[in-house]
Amino acid sequence: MTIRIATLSSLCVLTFASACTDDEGNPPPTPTGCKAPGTLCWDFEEGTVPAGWTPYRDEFSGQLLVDTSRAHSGQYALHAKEMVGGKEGSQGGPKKTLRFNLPANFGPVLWGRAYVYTTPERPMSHAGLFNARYPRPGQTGGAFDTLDWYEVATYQQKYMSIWHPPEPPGFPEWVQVSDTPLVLNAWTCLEWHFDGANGNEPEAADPRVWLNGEELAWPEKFVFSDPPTSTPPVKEKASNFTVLETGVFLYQGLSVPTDWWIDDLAVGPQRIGCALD
Ligand SMILES: [Ca+2]
Repeated sequence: MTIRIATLSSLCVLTFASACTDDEGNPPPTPTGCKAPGTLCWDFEEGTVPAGWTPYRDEFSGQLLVDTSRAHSGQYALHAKEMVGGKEGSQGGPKKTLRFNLPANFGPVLWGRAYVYTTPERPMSHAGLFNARYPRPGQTGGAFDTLDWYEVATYQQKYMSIWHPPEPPGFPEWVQVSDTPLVLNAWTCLEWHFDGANGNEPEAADPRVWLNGEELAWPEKFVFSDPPTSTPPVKEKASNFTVLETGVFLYQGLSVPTDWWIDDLAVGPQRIGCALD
């Protein structure tokens, strides 16, 4: 009996720890869906870029459009089409994105959710999918290039999350790389938690990310900067997230033409979850 209890306990820790608890042992909050106050959801069923989103980055080849080539819900999704340009290992890659200004007083905690489909190959280069930005301490607004930011991306064919100081240059940045390969040729539900308040802690929290409800682990964490440094950035705390960016943004080259679709994108002050309601 003692052995059986020990076995079950170990199984929970090894198999389900990431799904049922965070680093402090707290369970993730119950999802609230799109109806919760302050939550914004986009299903792209307008058939065009939704109101409030405006084109931002446009580098190298490809297109970013709302079309019917593949959808998670309904008929339409945001499609980063035939992205290509530059070479792996060299800075500069295809970037096609949209920006959105959040309503005032969004708050310092941003949960997000998006369904993402990628084909045909996993990029080696840093491929950003979503980021959210906020003014530095003591500021209440300001231009895009003055804002601290959190990012969800893939890198070396695996999921990645980052905390950045303002871009340019966007570093020294705190990088977390998962041991989970980017899922190809299937819709996946990505969720993220950007906690810029982080209770009484002196700095904003590290980003957290879930794939189809399972929290990702980050066996590889490091500081990236050019020139290199080993000193981590101070993750400045947030008062209000102010700007979102989505689409696909490669920071190094991409030699294989690659398509991404993003659908059922949502952000809110509470966990939204993967259900469409
Ligand atoms: Ca849709």
